[in-house]
Amino acid sequence: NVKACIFDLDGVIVDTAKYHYLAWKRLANELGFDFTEKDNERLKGVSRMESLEILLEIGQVEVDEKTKVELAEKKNGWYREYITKMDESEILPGAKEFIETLKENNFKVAIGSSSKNTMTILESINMVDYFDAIIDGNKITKAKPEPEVFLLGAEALGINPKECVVFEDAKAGIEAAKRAGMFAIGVGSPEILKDADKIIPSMKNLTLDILDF
Ligand code: B16
Ligand code: MG
Repeated sequence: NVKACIFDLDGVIVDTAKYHYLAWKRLANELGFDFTEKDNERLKGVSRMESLEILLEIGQVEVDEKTKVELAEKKNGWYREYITKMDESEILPGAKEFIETLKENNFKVAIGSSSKNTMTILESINMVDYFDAIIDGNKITKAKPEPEVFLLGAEALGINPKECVVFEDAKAGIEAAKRAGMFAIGVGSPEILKDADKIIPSMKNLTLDILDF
């Protein structure tokens, strides 16, 4: 029996995945190599510093720890330029409507995101008040694919992980949800999200039937 839904933020509620990509690509180009959308899949759901490690590995660039911190900050600065300009029009189609349906039917709703920019984004799109719990990159010690973010979400909601459904656009996020003992719904492409229990192309036109497992 499903009692709660935990939503990933980037790529599920809002299309910030494209801004992460643009900012990482800009950094890669500045470091002298190219970075494709396919490469970018590996960064989705992964923490900022781990994302940087993957990026540097792709470009075969080696830098010291201090430079790593500076590069990550640079990327985050560019990324924040995009997200602070966002508004409600960038909520992905259907996401808000489905969350409203859940609330009307007494389901608990949480955010489970690796992003330290979660609150900035939720404020930009005016959705802070929609969630019973918000677990973000500032509250976790281990990012996806570790299950911590979703387990903390279930705990904050007071719901058993077995009664939670996670909505995720990233491979690392689906793995995290499964390791948390939850149902996982992949939002996006079946090739990338094949380990999910169900896959939907987008958040459009969802009804409560999606929670039948
Ligand atoms: P930040 P999610 C994740 O958010 C993104 O998918 C991932 O690409 C990003 O590196 C990570 O947040 C950290 O974000 O740099 O803003 O702290 O998909 O878990 O909502
Ligand atoms: Mg995501």
